[in-house]
Parts: sequence; structure tokens; C-alpha cells
Amino acid sequence: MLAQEILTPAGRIKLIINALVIIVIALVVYWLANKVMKLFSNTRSYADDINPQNLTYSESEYNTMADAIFQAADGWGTDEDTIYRVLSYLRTPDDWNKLVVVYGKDADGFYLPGRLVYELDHSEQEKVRQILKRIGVNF
Ligand SMILES: [Ca+2]
Repeated sequence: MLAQEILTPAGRIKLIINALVIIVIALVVYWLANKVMKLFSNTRSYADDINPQNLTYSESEYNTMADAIFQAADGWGTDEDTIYRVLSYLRTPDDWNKLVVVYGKDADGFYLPGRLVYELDHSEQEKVRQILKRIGVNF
């Protein structure tokens, strides 16, 4: 675009529209990349981020929580309330990381974050985001 063209009202509108289109494309790409990362991320980064002193529960309790989430998600339909309830037991970011590690890779090939993205619709994921935000976890 020529400098002279930018000075005309039509040129300015064109410039603003181009900028808005770029912003919208960037947001969509960011959103998609985030979703893809959650679907395919493995548990290594979570395991590196666990301080045993910040864990609220015993190993077997995390196992029980992981099982409850898998049972709630597996098969036809999804028991969202159980998923919300279990996630609200978590008290620290380490609890979340530990749960992701203990959940591991489930029978359908999903890690916990990917499973939640796969099972839950947008508003349900938003609810999970709110529950995890409480303990300082960005989902
Ligand atoms: Ca299901």
C-alpha cells in the first residue's frame, strides 16, 4: 500500500480491516495450537513440575481420582459433574501435575488434558478452566 493511499479515508479503512483480519487469524491459530498441544502433550513436563511437599493426597488417592475421571469419560456420554467434583479436590498446581502423571495414557490413548479437551464442549472446558484457575493452573 502506498503512503498516499494510507492518507485517504478509504485507505485507512482498508488498513484497519487488514489489521483486524490479521488479529482474528492470529487468535484462531493460537486457539488451535493450544488445543492441539493439549491433545498430544505427554506427561514428562508435568512430572518435572511436582514438588512432593506440595502434594495434598496419597499416591492411592491420586489413583482413585484418575480412575474416577476415566470412568466418567469412558464410553458413551460423559459424567461432567464427576469430572468437576474430582478436579475441585485439587489444592495445588502440584496436585494437578501429579494427577496428570498418575492418569498417564489411558486405554484410548489420551493423556488427561487431551481427554478433557476431547470429552468436554467449549462451555464445559471453560468450567474446568475456572476450577483449575482457583489453584493457579492455566488449562
Ligand atoms: Ca465419553
